[in-house]
Amino acid sequence: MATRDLTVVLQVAERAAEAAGELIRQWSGRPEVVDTKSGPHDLVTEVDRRCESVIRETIRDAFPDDFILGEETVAQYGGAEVVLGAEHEDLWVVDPIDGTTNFVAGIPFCSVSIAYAHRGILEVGMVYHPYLKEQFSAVRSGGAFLNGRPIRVSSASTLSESVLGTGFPSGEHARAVNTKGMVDLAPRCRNIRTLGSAALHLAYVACGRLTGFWETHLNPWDMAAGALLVQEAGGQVTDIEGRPYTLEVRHVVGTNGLIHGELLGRLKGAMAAEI
Ligand code: 2AM
Ligand code: CA
Repeated sequence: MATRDLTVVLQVAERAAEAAGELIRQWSGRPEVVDTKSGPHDLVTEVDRRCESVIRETIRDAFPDDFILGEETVAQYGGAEVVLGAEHEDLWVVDPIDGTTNFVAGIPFCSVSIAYAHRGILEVGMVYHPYLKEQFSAVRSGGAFLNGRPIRVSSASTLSESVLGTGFPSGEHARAVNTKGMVDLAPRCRNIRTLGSAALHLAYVACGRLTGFWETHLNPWDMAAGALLVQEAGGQVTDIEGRPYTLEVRHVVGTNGLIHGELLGRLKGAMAAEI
């Protein structure tokens, strides 16, 4: 149980997300790609780094002793596994731009994802779409909200009525494996969307726009905030084997709960042996 006031934590996350969102709107479609990370599909721009800096400063001003696990600075701490293994009491998990490929291309669909966990348990999640100014937020046991209004997962009860989200993760192997899931599911669901931001896909599951989402080989910052959103909106989040979501999960399945078993069964059959 967190001892601090989670309303204050949420306000800090909101301020940080809005500051990053301002930069994203300003630079959309005209950033310079300054680097690739794990491979040629994995872009990073100066704006990703500036967004992470402004988020870090905002968090540090309010909570100077907290640890911040951010996508653009994680390498200097030895990687996500090392940071999670250190069991920080108060941990923020930050993706300054989730959907950098869209951002670079000028496609207005990406998000800022900020989560706060106390002793490894997610307590606050915020996913912000800076172009539509849609702010998805959740506090553990407090429900999930879109711009302050309560949201809930969809009521579809079968795969055939479901619109599913997934992605093309970075890396040849990851892409090949995840695509097997798409090939299996495409004829069995209403349709599949790959919108380019894992965090927003999970937020869309939380508000019922998508029925479910899966993707393999993700990193904690792609999922942490969105996972709490789905849980607090009445949905279910597990790994691909059906184990409950934790910050260590890489292969995630998040749904309205009603289709969870059916989707897991298909994905396990199509992909699990090859992950
Ligand atoms: P990003 O824009 O923050 O990199 C698209 O399938 C999703 O995969 C996006 O959420 C994207 O986030 C994420 N992604 C891109 N490269 C990745 C990598 N090397 N490892 C894990 N996730 C990645
Ligand atoms: Ca990112």
